[in-house]
Parts: sequence; structure tokens; C-alpha cells
Amino acid sequence: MPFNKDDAGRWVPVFPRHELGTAFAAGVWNIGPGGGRFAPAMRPVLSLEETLAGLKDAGCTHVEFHDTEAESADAEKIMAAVNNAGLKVHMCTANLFKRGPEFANGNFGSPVAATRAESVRRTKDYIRTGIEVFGAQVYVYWMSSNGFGGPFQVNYKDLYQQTADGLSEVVSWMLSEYGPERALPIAIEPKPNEPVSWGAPADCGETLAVISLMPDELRPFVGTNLETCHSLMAGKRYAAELGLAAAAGKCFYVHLNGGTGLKFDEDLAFGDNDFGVAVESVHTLQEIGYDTVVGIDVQPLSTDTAAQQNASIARSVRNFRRAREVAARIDAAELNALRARADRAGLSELYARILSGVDG
Ligand code: 3MF
Ligand code: MG
Repeated sequence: MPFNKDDAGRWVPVFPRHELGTAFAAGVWNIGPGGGRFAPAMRPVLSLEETLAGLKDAGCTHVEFHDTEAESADAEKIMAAVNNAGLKVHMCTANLFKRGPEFANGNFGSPVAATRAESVRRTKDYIRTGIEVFGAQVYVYWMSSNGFGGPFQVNYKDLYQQTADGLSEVVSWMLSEYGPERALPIAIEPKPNEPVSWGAPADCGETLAVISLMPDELRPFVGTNLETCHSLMAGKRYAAELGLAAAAGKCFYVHLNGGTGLKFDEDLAFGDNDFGVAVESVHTLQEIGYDTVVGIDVQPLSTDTAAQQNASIARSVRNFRRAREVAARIDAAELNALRARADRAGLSELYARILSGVDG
């Protein structure tokens, strides 16, 4: 029952309920040999079965797939492997960035009509697989190649409107094919750049703006999948982006990880480098009532060995639970009293006290 009607008669997504910190999902791409333009491959390529076992061993209950990792034609076979590993598929997503040259110039908002049409076709195909084979609970549209790389490359008004139009075409097809009862919630994952120089949408605010460009009756079916490192790359406070998405009733999914600021997409483990971001993020997920599967989107560290293939995922799960323990030290009444009288010195004291566990 992905969508239900609320008391006001609006369609709202219904996600499987999991107490926060009891259900985690990661993608099969979160384990791998590593390597790239500036780093050596450090670990062997694993089979699907070894990868799924690695996710399970790291504390995952669910898995995520791109269509390039689990093609629709192989979905039944892959679903059997997922079942054998004791996992479920929570999220699926069409690869509109690395599948082929057709996406080198963008996807839904590309100035090239054939690219826009192919983006819609691939997305419909994988939503069908997500509903009919995987029993997925959310579909993610990471904007990936959508955006521009320099001046005059796109008509900016068209870029955002066509992105909304592509999503609208997908949602109206999905509703006509499956009805709201079987339709998959679509969560947009913004990112300010990489692989494109300027990403569209770049952050939570732009994502809500793109959703607002869709017809009223289609908007309830689209929300956000905010990623910690993407927010950091945009100079944003992750917890604040979660708050904005929740205020709009659009926090459909999350991708937790870590980073060190206005840098490249580091995909560090959740809680790496700045544990305070992890504590405030978990506390905010509690404040907004997030009670479903938590997504982890990390990469092994450049120095991780073959024995550490799933170390970043496992550390993210442990850090989530540590952050939940630390957040539990917060006395809500004290916190809200300090907020209500704008006592920032008191709030800074509280933050240091609960993070350090030292009263001082
Ligand atoms: C890139 C990402 C992506 C998306 C994924 C899901 C490779 O920075 O975060 O992971 O999360 O494509 O749609
Ligand atoms: Mg991600």
C-alpha cells in the first residue's frame, strides 16, 4: 500500500514502519574494488552473492539497485539471490548517468529531446521492475547528469520545467498503469555538482521548487531523498535540509554518509570526520518522525583492504546507533526552552555536553 488517502483526502505515501535504527539499506555499488582517476583499485571485484552477504554482514536488512547492476531482464534471478541472502529490495533506480553516451548531456532536463524521451523510457521500465519483481518501497531519481556545464548550454527555464515534465510523464503513466495503491513513491536526490558542473536540482529547496512545477494531482507522488554529503557539498546543514523536506511532507527517504565540507563527493561513512553532524541528523530524524528504512550511501575508504569491503557500511550502522545513544542524552524540555529564549550560548553548551558526555 505505497499510497493511502489522509483525513483531508490527499494521497500520502505509506512506508514500511521500522523503528529508527532497526532497518538499513545500502546499494550493491557501496562495496567494490575502488580505484578511479586518482586512486588505485585496492580490493577484488565480488560476485553478487558475496556483495549481498557483505551488506547483510554489515547490518543491512535491505538492498538498493541501479538498473545497470540488476537489469530488468535478470530481475527474477537477482530477486532469488536477494531472498537467499535474507535481504529485501527497498529502493531501485534507473542509471541516467553512466549507462551510455545518451546521458552524457543530461536526462529529464536535457536540451536534446531524444535524451529526455530515453530518460522517461528507462525510468518507466525500472519502476515496472521495482513494482512487479522487487516489491521495492521507493524509487529514487538521482538527478546525476541533469544540469549544465557552462554558459548558454541550456535554456535555464526549460531545464527546470522539462525536469518537472519528465517526472510528471512518469507519474501519470505509473498511476494509469498501477493506480495509487501500487504506485511507487518517487524520491528526488539532489546534488549541487558531479558529474555535471551545476546540478539540477542542487539541494532540497530546488527539489521542492521542481516538484511545485508539476501538476497539483501528481505532486503527492514525488518527494526527496536527501544525502548528507550532497548537502555538505552545497554548503548546507544536512539536518536543516531534512527539516525543510519534512515541513513540506516530502522526506520520503534518506542517504546517510559523511564528508568534510565544500569538497568532492567523499561518501565517507556516516559519522566519519564530524560525529556531531551524525548526532544532529539522527536527532532531527527523530524530531520529524522518520520511522522507516534508513539508506546508507558510502564508499570504502581509499586505503580499505579486501577484508574491509563493507567496513564503511558497518561503521555507518554502528555510528547511527552511537548517535542515537548520544541524542538520547538530550532533554527535550531543556532543548526547547533554550531554543524558545534564543539562548545560543546555552545551546552550544548543551551540544558540547551531550557530544562529549562530559558535564564540564
Ligand atoms: C551519487 C549518488 C548516487 C545515488 C544513486 C541512487 C551512486 O552521488 O549518491 O549513488 O544515490 O544513484 O539513485
Ligand atoms: Mg546517494
